[in-house]
Amino acid sequence: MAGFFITIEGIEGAGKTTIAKRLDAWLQSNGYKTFCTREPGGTEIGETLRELILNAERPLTVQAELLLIEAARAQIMDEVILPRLEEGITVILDRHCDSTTAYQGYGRGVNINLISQCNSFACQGRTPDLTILLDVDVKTGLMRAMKVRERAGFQDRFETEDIDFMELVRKGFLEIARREPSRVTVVSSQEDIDVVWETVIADISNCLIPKS
Ligand code: T5A
Repeated sequence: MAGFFITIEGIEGAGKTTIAKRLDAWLQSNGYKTFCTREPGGTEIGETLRELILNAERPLTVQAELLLIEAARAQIMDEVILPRLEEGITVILDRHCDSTTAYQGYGRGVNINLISQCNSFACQGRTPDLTILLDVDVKTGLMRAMKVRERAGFQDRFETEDIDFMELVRKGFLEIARREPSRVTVVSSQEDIDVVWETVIADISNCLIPKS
């Protein structure tokens, strides 16, 4: 039986990484074989491309940014994700194609149909079975992300964008959810992380996830 493919999406500071890790641990403790990873990245080539994509000091054209993201995606899909799904493993992915539609499409203004074709090409046609969209207002999300970056001592390319850009990205995510309600579950991430987690678990439990 093919594995279940879960993606976690949202703007900066929405809590994606925190929820992805909790979900991974929760599924494992409930008997699922899982694999949790992130985009861009997740392979040796992907992590090298991530450096280029996120490095705010080296300017990238909009076209180059999109193609580097899709190159990293093509690599992780072929090398890591598709084989694990074929083995029946549940894959949890921190950001995926909806991030490209939201950031490069709604945020940067690249044609959404072109992005959709690039996504499909990079993923060899495989789409997520379930997407959890963690939705938070832009100011709250950026404030959370900023605290983490202050500790890390640097900002990535997207964190140097202004609030208007991030508002477009958030609207983009919500538009994707509106168009694909059977795949995308929207969870408010405005509350404390434990409350968010309880909501995610309630939603996940309503989905039929085949045990691997
Ligand atoms: N990108 C990526 C594109 O433009 N296009 C694409 O196709 C793809 C795949 C990746 C960047 O690349 C761009 C988008 C991104 O800018 P990243 O570091 O992988 O960058 O992703 P970020 O969203 O920048 O990661 P963040 O760490 O900022 O956000 P998360 O993962 O949503 O948040 P998390 O879980 O790390 O939490 C951040 C902090 O907030 C707290 C956490 O404890 C943590 O301190 N927090 C909460 N506090 C209170 N209440 C809650 N509900 C909280 N949720 C989290």
